[in-house]
Amino acid sequence: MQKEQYLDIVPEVQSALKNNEPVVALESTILSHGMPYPENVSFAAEVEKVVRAEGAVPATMALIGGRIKVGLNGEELERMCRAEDVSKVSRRDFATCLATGRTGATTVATTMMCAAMAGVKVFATGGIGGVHRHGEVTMDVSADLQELARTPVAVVCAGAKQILDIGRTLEYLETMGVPVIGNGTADFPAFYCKKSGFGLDYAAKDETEIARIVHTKWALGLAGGVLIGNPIPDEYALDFDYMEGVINRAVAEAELTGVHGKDITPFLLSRIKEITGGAAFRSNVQLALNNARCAARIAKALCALAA
Ligand code: PSU
Ligand code: MN
Repeated sequence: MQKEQYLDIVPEVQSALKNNEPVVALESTILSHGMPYPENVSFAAEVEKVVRAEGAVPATMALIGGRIKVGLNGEELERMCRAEDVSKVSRRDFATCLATGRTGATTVATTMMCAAMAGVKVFATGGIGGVHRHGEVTMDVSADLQELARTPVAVVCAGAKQILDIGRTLEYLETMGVPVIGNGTADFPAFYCKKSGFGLDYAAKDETEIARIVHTKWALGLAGGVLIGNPIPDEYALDFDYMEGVINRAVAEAELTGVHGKDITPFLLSRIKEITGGAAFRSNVQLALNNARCAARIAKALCALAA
C-alpha cells in the first residue's frame, strides 16, 4: 500500500497543489493541547482566515479515523478543539494512532510529516519543541528537532518558549544541519519576547529572500527543512524577565509533580496560561497569526520561483 492511500486531502488543497498555488500547513496540537476551549475555536477559524487573506490555502493537519487529514472541515476543527480523547501524536506515535483509528493531534514533527506526504512546503506554528531545561541530564529533546533535519518543510515559528534551553536547542539544530533564518532579526525570538539573546547567522530582509534560501537548499538536494524565526509583533511582546519568573515557577512545579515525557510541554503550557492569565494567551494567538501571514508570503514566493 502506498502512503498516498492513507491521505485525505481536501479538494481545495488538492487543486492548489496541482496548480502551483500557495498552501500553508497548520498543526492541531496547538489547538488540542496548546490552547483552551472554546477560545481555540475562534483561533482555528482566524488563523485560516489570515492565510486566505494573504492569497494562500490553509491545510490544518490531524489523524482521524485511520486517515491522515490534510485540511479539516468545521466539524473536524471543532473536534480537535474540544480535545476529548485526542492524543498528542509525535513521530513515535504516528503509525499506532493511524492503525488503531484513534484521533490524534499533530505536533510540529508530525505536521511536517503530513505536509511532506501531501506536497505542502510551508508550515506555520507558534513555538517549536526543543531541548528541555536540564535536557543534558533527562535527554528530553523534542522530536521536532530531528524532523527539521530530515523532512523538507519550511517551518515558521516565533522561536521557542523559555520553558526550553534555547541555547542548546540552537546547538542541536546546528549539529543536525538545519538552517535557522531570522525574519528581519539576527536574534532568535523567544516566543512571547522578540529576542532570546541567542544570535542567528542570518537576518533575512523579507519573505521573498527567505523563499530564495529555502528554494536553493532544496534545489541543491539538501535534505531536511528550514526553520524561520519570526518575532512577535511589538504591541504583543511581553517582558522577558517577567516571563522568566513565570516559567521558572512552572518548571519547578513540573519537577515537583514528576510530570515527564510527552506530557511535560502541555503541563508547562497550561501552567503558564494559569499564572499569566489572559495576557500570555493573547500574545500566543497574535504571534501565531503573525506566523501564518509570514508563511503564506513565503509559500507565495516559493510558487513564483517554481513557476
Ligand atoms: N510549544 C508551544 N506551544 C505548543 C507546542 C510547543 O509554545 O503548542 C506543541 C507543538 O505542537 C510542538 C510540541 O511540536 O508541543 C512539542 O512537544 P514535545 O516537547 O513533547 O516534543
Ligand atoms: Mn519531550
